[in-house]
Amino acid sequence: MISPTITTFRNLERARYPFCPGCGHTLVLDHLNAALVKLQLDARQTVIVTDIGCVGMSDQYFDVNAFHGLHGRAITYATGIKLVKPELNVIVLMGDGGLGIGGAHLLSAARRNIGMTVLVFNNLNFGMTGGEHSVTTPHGGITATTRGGNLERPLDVCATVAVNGAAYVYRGTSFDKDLPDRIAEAIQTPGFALLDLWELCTAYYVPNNKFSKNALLQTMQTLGLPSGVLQRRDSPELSRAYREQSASQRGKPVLPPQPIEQKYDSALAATTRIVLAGAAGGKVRSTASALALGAMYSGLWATQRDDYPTTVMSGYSVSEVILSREEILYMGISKPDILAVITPEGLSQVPRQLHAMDETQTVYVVPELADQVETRARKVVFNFERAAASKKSLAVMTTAAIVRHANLYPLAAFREAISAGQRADIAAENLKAVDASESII
Ligand SMILES: Cc1ncc(C[n+]2csc(CCOP(=O)(O)OP(=O)(O)O)c2C)c(N)n1
Ligand code: SF4
Ligand SMILES: [Mg+2]
Repeated sequence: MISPTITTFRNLERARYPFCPGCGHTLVLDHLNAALVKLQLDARQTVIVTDIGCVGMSDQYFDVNAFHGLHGRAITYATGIKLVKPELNVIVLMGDGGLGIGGAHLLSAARRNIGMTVLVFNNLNFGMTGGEHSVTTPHGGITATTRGGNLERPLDVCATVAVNGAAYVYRGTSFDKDLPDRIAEAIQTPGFALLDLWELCTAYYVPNNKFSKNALLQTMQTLGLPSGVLQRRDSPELSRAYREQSASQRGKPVLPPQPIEQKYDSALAATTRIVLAGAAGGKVRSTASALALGAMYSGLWATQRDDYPTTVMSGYSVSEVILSREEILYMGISKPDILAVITPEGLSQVPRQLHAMDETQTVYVVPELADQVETRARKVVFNFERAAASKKSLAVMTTAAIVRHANLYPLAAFREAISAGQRADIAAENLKAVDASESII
């Protein structure tokens, strides 16, 4: 079947762009749409990552995947997306404000040659917040924060990324007729591509400076900044180079993350919030991961949140796991349904949770700490008399006992999660602890 030709990626049924009349953002977005149409990109394989500011509102007008994050961090999100899925077309839309705020990210992305196309909507000021000066405001520019004229030297965005190894660098304006071709060229470049697109902020920079289309070009000339395609380099794109290196070193290709298959059934009725309170070095986090993975094998949603000091192998380690039939939208636990007190370090971290719990909830506790646990919750004390309880495996053993006692899901799923997620020798040791857990409650 021949796919129909896509005539627009802009969702024309949605509201018109929200920008002020004459704002350069409108022109650049129309050029971007033309470039996407020219390339006939697969919308499912294309992601627009927006920064903050007026430009940050742009992604919602395109029928492709979108990610909108914090100011100055768009390049970091784009980097993560590209590293996980190198096959995607990743396009970043950010202002000159965000570019300055996240300047180090720009350098890293160019230096690493991560495959993304960054469109800098460079209107020479912070538009959304009232026209303050940015890293690209020209010397002498009048803005809300430089009333007497900007004393700073503007950043040469193109030279900065070019010297750091960018694969494609272009400087132009929103008025360039061939911009769709240049944007398309950039998207097709395997490595890091950036277009520094100078444009008009008609609400602030234009009235503050009696600025115009001609003034854009004149300013570039006065500053000695060249325009056009300024660099093309053919060097390895990082996300693919990384996969190639891993494949050659491990002798097999790196596969993308695979979906977790349901193999078991859980009888769990209500969302269950579980806290494992133990000691660093006591396998608390890896046990919590196995608890969550086992739940996913059993058709449940699961979240995990860990808390531990920055020191290694000393102090507390507390993991929170939520299991549910429904999608979990909030990961915090203030009132656990199940709390396992495994070591004194763990106990020291959970007085508030113990205090919040009531008779409908359960605290599982090792015998030597049973008297120190103050709570209205039902107390179940582990009995290690008949089990060979190695201190190292306490978290695994007690969690396995809880999985069975609270009927969270089949213990076989927990065992499988241990085997799947842990090194073979460690998994073998932990599976022995699961066997030993039978007699402790
Ligand atoms: C870390 C951070 N600092 C400041 C702000 C406030 N803020 C929101 S929009 C904006 C200016 C955006 O300017 P720019 O990135 O150039 O985009 P434009 O509005 O010009 O399109 C600022 C400073 C913020 N949201 N986050
Ligand atoms: S404030 Fe400036 S950047 Fe924002 S929409 Fe208006 S003209 Fe565009
Ligand atoms: Mg701006």
